[in-house]
Amino acid sequence: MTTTVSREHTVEQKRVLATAIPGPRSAALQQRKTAAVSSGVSTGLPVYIERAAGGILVDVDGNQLIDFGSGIAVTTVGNAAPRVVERVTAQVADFTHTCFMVTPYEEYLEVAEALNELTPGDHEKRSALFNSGAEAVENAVKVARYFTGRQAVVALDHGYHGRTNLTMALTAKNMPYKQGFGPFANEIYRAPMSYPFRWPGGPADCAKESFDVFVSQVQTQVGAGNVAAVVMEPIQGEGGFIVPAPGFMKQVSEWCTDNGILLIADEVQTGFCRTGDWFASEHEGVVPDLITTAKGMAGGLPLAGVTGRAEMMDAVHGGGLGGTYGGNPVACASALGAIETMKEEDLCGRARQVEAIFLPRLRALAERFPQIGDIRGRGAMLAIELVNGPGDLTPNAALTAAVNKACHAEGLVTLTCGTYGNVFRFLPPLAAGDALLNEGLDIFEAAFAAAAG
Ligand code: PLZ
Repeated sequence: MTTTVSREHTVEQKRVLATAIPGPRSAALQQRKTAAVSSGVSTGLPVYIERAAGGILVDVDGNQLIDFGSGIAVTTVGNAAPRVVERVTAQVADFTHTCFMVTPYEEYLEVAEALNELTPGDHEKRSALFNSGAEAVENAVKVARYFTGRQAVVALDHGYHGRTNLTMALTAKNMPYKQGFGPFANEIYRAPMSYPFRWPGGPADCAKESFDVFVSQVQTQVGAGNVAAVVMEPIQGEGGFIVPAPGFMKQVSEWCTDNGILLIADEVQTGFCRTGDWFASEHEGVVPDLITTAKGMAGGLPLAGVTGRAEMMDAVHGGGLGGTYGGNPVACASALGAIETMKEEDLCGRARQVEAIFLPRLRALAERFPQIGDIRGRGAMLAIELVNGPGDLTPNAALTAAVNKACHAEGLVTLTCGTYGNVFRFLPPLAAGDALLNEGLDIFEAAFAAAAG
């Protein structure tokens, strides 16, 4: 038993539909958005939020929406989680910023110590803090290049690592992330991903072949001796919640070690209890050389980290890593509140409970609807991949979008993903109770049946 379900929330954990979604006030704000905000920044569900707690978002029209997205895997501890609010409130009144590179403070050290302790492996580690997932990935690449004296970086098909210039180059999908934004950073190479559902010959062949195909491509097209790092998400996020074949990541990890290559595990989306462990690499039995974190770590405030082997992280010259805001004290206080919550409420255990609630229902739905080609993920990071039918694996992005839209109209905040836009993903906050999760699933199932039937 966890305590999450009984936590007192400042917003009643109940869905309320007061108006159409979006309601009139949100619609008016969306008009202001069009006039004031770059159209390059889009909004998936334009309801404007004024309050949130646990698994409920309250909009300006008085609607209470169930959150199945956690602001893209960020509010793992729930929105405005009590310990996060307490710590942030106290910190913001004490001081807001000094810049750790100028006059440091203890909160930064506490977050670095927590990262060193919680990430896989009992070797000596060091951490550095940044503002966003993309910035963490950039800095992990800097460390890997510095330490190895090599330049090439290998990323995988379907991988997602951010929107800055280097991380756009690492990200696989063109639209909407890269189109028109080149030229991209060089010395980035793409290798085949172990994608069981779409592997020619199916999952069993994928498990047998995908590592060999990966190595062969890197050897022939890059040369292992030129590679500084392989950057890999243990479960791919934006690319479609793709879980590699069992053993693939472990084989890549061992091959990296044998060839003097650093394995960077990008755990920006998978980290901090999301998949039922502190880090998804643990499930694969992998101890990455460097690990990037962000999102769930800080309960909603912008904070990111790179954690790695002491000899690698300490190789860089003094002043080589940093940034004005990296490890901001308020964001660090938030992270300390979030990490405390994860420990005290056993949110890794809660993620496994979430999986136990979702999977049987998703499997039952797949029995009824042949458009559900695959069910995958772990913990509270789950997805279904939609296709035309059993014999036809053509991605069904239209059905995915229709189900998403129907969920939104019913006050359920849902997200899609995938290279082909045909993956429907579930990322509920781990503070949401069973009743709320089941109500969300009721809405999703009805929406699916109406759109697919
Ligand atoms: N690495 C594995 O999932 C961010 C992107 C949303 P930032 N994923 C959500 C969008 O469309 O911009 C992500 C990730 C992984 C890196 C990142 C980048 O993290 O904090 O968005 O920079």
